[in-house]
Amino acid sequence: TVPNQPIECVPTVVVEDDRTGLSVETLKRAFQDNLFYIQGKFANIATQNDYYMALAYTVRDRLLRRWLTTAETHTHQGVRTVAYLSAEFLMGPHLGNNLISLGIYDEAKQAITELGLDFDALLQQEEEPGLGNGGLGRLAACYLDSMASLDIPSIGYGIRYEFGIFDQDIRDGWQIESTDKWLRYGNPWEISRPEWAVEVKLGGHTERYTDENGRNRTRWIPHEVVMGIPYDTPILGYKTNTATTLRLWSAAAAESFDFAAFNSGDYFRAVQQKTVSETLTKVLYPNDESAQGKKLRLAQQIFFVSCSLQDMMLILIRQGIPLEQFHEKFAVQLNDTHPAIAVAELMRLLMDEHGIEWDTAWRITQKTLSYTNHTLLPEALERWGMGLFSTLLPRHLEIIYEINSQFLDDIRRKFPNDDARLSRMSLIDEAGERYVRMAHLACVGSHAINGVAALHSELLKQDVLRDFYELYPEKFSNKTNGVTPRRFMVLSNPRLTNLITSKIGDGWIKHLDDLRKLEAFVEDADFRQQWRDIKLAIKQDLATYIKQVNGIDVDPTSLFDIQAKRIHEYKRQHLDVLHIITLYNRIKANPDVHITPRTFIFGGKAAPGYFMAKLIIKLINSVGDVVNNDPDVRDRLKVVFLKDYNVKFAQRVYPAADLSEQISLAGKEASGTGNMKFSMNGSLTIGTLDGANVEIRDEVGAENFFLFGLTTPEVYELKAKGYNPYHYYESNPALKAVIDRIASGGFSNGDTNLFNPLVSTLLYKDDYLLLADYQSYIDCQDRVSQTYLDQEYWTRLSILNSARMGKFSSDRSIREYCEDIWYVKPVAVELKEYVQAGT
Ligand code: C3B
Repeated sequence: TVPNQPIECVPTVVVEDDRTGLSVETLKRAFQDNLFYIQGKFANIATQNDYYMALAYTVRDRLLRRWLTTAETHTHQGVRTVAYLSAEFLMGPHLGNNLISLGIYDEAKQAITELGLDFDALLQQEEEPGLGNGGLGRLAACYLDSMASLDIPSIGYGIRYEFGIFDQDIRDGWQIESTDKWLRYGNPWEISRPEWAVEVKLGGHTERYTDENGRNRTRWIPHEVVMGIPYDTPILGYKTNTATTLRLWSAAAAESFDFAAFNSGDYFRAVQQKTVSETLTKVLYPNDESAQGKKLRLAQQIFFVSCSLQDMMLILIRQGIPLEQFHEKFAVQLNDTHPAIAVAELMRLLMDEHGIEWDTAWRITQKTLSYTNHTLLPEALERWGMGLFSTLLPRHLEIIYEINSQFLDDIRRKFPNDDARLSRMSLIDEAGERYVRMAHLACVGSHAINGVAALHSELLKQDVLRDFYELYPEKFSNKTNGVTPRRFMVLSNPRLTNLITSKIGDGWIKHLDDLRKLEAFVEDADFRQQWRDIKLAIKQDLATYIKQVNGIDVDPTSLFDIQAKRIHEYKRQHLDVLHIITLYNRIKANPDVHITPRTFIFGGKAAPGYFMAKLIIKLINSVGDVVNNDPDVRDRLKVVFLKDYNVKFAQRVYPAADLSEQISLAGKEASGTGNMKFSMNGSLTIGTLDGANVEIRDEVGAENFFLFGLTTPEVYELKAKGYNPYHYYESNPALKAVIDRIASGGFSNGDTNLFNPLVSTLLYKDDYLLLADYQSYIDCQDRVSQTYLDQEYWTRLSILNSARMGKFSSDRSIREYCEDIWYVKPVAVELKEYVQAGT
């Protein structure tokens, strides 16, 4: 029998013990203990993974008291909590980051080394949870780090995909995808909480009924019910006691067996229901910035949103807090429209499940929710076909119709006799086949709407969400993205971190604006030399890696020119390739021409169904094959495509760059965050006035940024007057020679078909204006090459770039969200009777 009064079962040991101690000796003991008692192995048969697991559990033990105390403190104080809803969290490996946050990286390294093991190899052993596609998912991860580090009560809610973003291999220059079996060897960081499972309904129909108080209510009779099981991962803040929770939902069958089918002897059908439910969270959709309208995707969205909102309600109910106070206790951020169904689901839960009246429910909903838009690309704006939507979510559709009817009345009052406006703004697209517009739903149901860089937020107001801005100007604001310096400087670049800290102390890790103090050392020749030596050593390491993986020799003193991000036509990796071919043509025309030696490095995945993006990968590899092996080039140019770009790998790449390519067409990249990670690590940027590049340039100074290309208004103007790419091809001989070399099979063994789709798109369509920006890009690259020759000068620019990146810490972004949108304040977490971080 379970006692009603729980016994005190929190360990009360006050001396440093093997589960909490942070000294080298204790860590060694704990590691050996875990190897034996958790992995169940003697050292002589343990695998690298066993060692990794033993170390991971050693570290996790040290998070637990902070984690549980954080939850207890927040509950006790009845705080307002941020719930960050995101279909993607691209966390990257946890081990190294947790060691940094705990302040025991060096101690752990010493302990493992003294045990005769290779510490770096253990860090590399971790399979990263690749539960995201790119920037959007990684931003969510940086924000969790900052919320924890700033002591903001918060929880991240998402989906525990069994298979994350696919693994990328390159065969004959083409991308080959394989499943990411990240859970294969177990995940030491998560704790499942089956006792807090919730149910999610799908399909079926609705009915009206009168409740015991004589009120008209609606009941939803679903076709199917799926269970959501939460899996919790602690996210410890940097040198603080706050550990936030990442709560990811995994789908399971509500009943493992359908007993009716079982009893009739149909064992197979009985088990089948279970497999259907479990496919819901099987796999992450690998599309970056394109919406496909697939049923399973909508099911994933309602699944994690419903689980999360129900979970928040249960947290309040357990504490006896009435749901009328929901918006006082939770600020729910919608990370893009993927969780936008929350507008209808919160209404439904409040009304149908908890008997709250429409008007009250609507007020709660709007005060609770806020929406971040991450893209201007039309193909990324989510809309759901009416057939699919009504079949899967019949009750939500009714609620959306009612919201829409009130919303359209509102517009009629403010803008009488404007039917065009009504049909533009309606939550339902009625132009042809009918669709539910998720961005519109998010705008109407939220009290705040933001873009992710100053330019992007302006363009939202002028263009994509213009009508909504005219209706609710007060809802709109900008929150420029940021990235965490803990993962992307301290963990990724220990050498630079140590140098910086030796000059200005370590305050910058929490207050990134402090990097400005580095400016004082720009004129110090010794410092510049150290800065350069470090960059060279990091490049040497990457060169070794490239040799191992790609078998290509690269010169670490050459200019490392890197473009690493998802492959997309708007990001214009192929513009980078046009530059490579331009240099190659110059060499072929005159082998003795002066060329600043460069290593062109690419990394990034293409959506498996995006043919043009995959062809761009093939082009990069094909150009590499020719350039890398042509004796005329004399190793002055090298082209490397690094396969399977992910967070783990990104951490290796950012510190090694001299030049960061941020060359999207102006007006297309909402913000970018890789641009920030490169620059913090002392890379210079070549870029357009797009996304956050604009603000980066403002911060580092125009003279320290390589700018080229059309501006957004110029792009609009050119398109308006009728853009003709062929004209640029005809009138620019260098450009013509580049395109002709591709078209004539110069990189495809004479095959003129292979790259034809790319060539003809450029010549006759060129939506992303590569040809219009070509000459400006080449001229700018020539300035880069010239500048690199003066290493002293280059180093000054490099230092100034790092020194002036303080604004782009995700801590700054999170503070702005807290002040302007969430109204959430930091809460200190005190560890009673226990050792503090870093002591
Ligand atoms: C990305 C955008 O493409 C980036 O410009 C932006 O920096 C990040 O989001 C974070 O805000 N994005 C993405 O990765 N996936 C989408 N579906 C939409 C935007």
